[in-house]
Amino acid sequence: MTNEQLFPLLDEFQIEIPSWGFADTGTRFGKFHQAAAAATIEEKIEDGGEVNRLTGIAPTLAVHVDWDFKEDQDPAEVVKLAAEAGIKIGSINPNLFQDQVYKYGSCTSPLENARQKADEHLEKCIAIGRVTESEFLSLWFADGTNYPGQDDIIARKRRMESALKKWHDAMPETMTMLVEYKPFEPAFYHTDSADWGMAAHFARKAGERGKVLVDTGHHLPGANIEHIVAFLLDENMLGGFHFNDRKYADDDLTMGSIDPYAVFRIFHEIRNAAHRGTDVSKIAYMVDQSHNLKPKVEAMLQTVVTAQELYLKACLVDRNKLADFQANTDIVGGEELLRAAFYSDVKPILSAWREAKALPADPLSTYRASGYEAKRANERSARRPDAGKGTSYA
Ligand code: AFD
Ligand code: MN
Ligand code: MN
Repeated sequence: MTNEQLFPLLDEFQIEIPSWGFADTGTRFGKFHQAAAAATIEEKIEDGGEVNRLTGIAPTLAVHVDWDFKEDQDPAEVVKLAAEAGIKIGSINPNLFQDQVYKYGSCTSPLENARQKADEHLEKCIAIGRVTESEFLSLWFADGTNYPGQDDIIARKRRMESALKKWHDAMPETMTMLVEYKPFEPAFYHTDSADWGMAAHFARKAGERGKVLVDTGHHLPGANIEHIVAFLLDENMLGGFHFNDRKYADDDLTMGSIDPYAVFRIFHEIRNAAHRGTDVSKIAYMVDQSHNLKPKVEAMLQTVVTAQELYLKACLVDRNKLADFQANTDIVGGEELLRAAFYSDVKPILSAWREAKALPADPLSTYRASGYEAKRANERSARRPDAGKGTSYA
């Protein structure tokens, strides 16, 4: 394929980065602080703006309401700050898992006050989403139980159905509800939205604008994620992704750092759907990662560039030839088309595309030579004397 054919496909590709990816994060065994880590929405916007300035394909920042909007925070002010940094506020992520009241669940809890608290929080989130003009309300539930017999699984299913319907109908017409799923963690016996089938059910019952969010770290070992993606796409139920990589569980590692071929196959199924005439333009490509050890902005730049590379590689597959090989049951012929695309060196095409956009040919090395990290570390340590010091226990 020529650059003239590939450049428009590159122009279509954008990926949303998460505010929480720039903050100090850890595991239940502790958190290692970084001096340059962002601690306020202003600092997260600074870092998100830097990633977009260098890559040109990360124009929106996902926000986590409880972590990013302090009680007295004016969302309009946040919108303005984002615009000054050259980005926009993206998806709204409610927090239905950290308040003590959610001990037995949020909207699925047997306790009325927990369900009430969840309703109030969603009201606040949707109101913020109206001001930020966010296209997506992205719902992840930690809801579940730790022991057999702890609660009635079907009563919880019905509570989830009614809450999602209520929240769906409270959203502005321009907003889409993304229902995420995860087989376990933090719940250890059952999770109320545990797999793609349940999420699709909940999303459909919520209403027309209910779709499924596929978090690539939220599958049991061996799951064929690209099969799930192709199936949801064909059912018009794929809302978007939380990209990250994993070796064992929901590790939130840098996208493509463990299994880049798996990511390529996801993009390949999306390009297959597009070739079939399915509208893939509305899919929300988003990152959900926690860079516990890596410098935050470097890890996010690795992620954004990797996503763009693997998407472009998937665009290289000759789908007419592939159909011929498949029609003739030529297994190796079909497989070799995918392997050839995956092993293609797309850096020259990407450098040419970036040059045409007046972007650095290699965003990561440009960043690493820029001194940005040290500058932010000094600024943020001056603001917070304990920035980057020691570890804290979750
Ligand atoms: C955690 C959850 C889930 C959620 C994210 C942001 O596992 O992926 O989307 O936090 O709330 O990673
Ligand atoms: Mn997620
Ligand atoms: Mn997760």
